[in-house]
Amino acid sequence: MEILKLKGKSALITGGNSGIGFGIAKAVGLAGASVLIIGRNEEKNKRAINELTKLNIYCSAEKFDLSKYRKVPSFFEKIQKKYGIFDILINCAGTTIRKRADLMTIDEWLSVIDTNLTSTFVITTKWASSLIKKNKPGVCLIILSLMSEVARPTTSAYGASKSALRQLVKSFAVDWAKFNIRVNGISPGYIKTELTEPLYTNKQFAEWVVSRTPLGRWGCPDDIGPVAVFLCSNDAGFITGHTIFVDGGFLASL
Ligand code: GCO
Repeated sequence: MEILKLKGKSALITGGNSGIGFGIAKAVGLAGASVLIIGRNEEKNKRAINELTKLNIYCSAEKFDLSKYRKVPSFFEKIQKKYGIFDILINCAGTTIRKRADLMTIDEWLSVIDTNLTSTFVITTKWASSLIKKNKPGVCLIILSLMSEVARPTTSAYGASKSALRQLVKSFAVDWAKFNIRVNGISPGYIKTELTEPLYTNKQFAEWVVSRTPLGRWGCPDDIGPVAVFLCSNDAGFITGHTIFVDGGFLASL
């Protein structure tokens, strides 16, 4: 087994400036890959690049708002021209609006679906099409959620997007296996990030997560990074179309 499992590889990470995306950027970078982060907040991009640079990770960031899926193709072409073809694509950008289903407006529904599902479809197909044209292999990860499998109140649009993405992992994997492009999913359990801040700062909810999770704690972004490195590396060379739940046993228990 190699120590620097991703040495010489280039990785594009959407939503890589914070939360799980940043944890993955760090892990993938420490495993030897160069990292390009895509994030819509310039300040957060800068902060992430500072942190990664301190760890001697070769990295840069580009500002882009992934809710604008129609603008993804031209943006992607621009960055590919600038940075070259990416060996690894990690789709981490995601959002949620927590509301009971009947209280969601159509625009709220669409904003979650556009960012989480449609943008991921557009950027991943653009990326794969470049690899296929150049006859290059590649690895893609899509970050899912417990909500790709189960639901809790107020998660309709988010859950619909994540379960659709889980199916997309399989569709992409079988479409592109013959081109040596692997596609897998990671479904995190409850992880402390900006997205879950309203949840873990709620004492009752935070305690419910701990009691409901067999390993008895909230997860952190560093729980996810090493799994991403494994799935992107040649150690996982025969794994495609699969989703790993990194959830402390949540889904296994009633
Ligand atoms: C919620 C959301 C997410 C979860 C996560 C669990 O419970 O409101 O679904 O914020 O934290 O996706 O895997």
